[in-house]
Amino acid sequence: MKTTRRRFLKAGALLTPFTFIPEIFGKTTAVNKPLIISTWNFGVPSNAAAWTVLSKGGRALDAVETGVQVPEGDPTETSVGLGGLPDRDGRVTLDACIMDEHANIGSVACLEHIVHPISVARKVMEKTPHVMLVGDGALQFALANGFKKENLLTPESEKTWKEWLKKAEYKPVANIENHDTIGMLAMDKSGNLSGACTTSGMAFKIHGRVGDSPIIGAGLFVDNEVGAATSTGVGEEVIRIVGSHLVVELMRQGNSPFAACKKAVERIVKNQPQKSKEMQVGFLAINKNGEHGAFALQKGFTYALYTEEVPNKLFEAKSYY
Ligand code: SD4
Repeated sequence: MKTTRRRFLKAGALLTPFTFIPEIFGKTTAVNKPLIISTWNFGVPSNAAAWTVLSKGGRALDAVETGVQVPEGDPTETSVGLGGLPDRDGRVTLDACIMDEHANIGSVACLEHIVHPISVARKVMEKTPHVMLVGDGALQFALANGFKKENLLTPESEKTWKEWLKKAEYKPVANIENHDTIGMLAMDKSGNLSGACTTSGMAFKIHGRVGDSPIIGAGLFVDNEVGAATSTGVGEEVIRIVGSHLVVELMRQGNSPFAACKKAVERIVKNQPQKSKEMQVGFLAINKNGEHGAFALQKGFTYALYTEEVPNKLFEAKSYY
């Protein structure tokens, strides 16, 4: 273990933002608990918020909820929560889910007018006998539970939508300008795992379209005995392979987080040999030993890691193409 740790520290000292993450990280590195990992550049401020919970000995569940609220509440992030790009009808519809160490789950899909869908998802988990609420029902539930109705369409997002309307070409584009879903996984001081995932989904989607992000097993999965995984990118392809569950099951079979993410991406390529060249999907995973890994279809998938030894750095995942 000592050797592994020294290797990690040595490698860690060389890391700078956008450092290419070596395969070794997913295979042999044991990081100190607690640990937070999350997708894309906005993972950095999100991890920082989540760390305030974990560093005080808080639950991983509270950490991930707190963490993903950061981009949800940021009007300049056009892919999550407030300021998210709308569907083709100009409506901002949000998807989110949350899962804890006891396999408790909660999810909302196609939810409008609520800045923090992740917190509504948590309420679904804790206050109802159900796991998923959608559309008007999810909004009604949120309002009944004290959430405030707000306009989530910022003037900037409205402008972008009106520009889009001129041609109204629908091409799901992921991984451009790093605007995408936040998926966050955490391990707390007790070694318990939780995860959260929240997004406004594909910009200019058909009204009612739901991606992978609120679907437990697709956009997020946690098994407290094995590990946790989350995804980002073209949700349709992640749903097709039930991606995050697949990654966790591959880890259960003995794969490292890195190898599990890679195999899940390869499954997408096998399903869509041509289409996979044009789209992005990325997976992020941690296991019970505190090892982590990531892999994507295309270059450019960044993620942020926060541990006691690596206090919040951005890395770029390896990719298939
Ligand atoms: C989705 N995986 O809704 C999400 C992310 C996304 O652009 O929309 N990315 O498919």
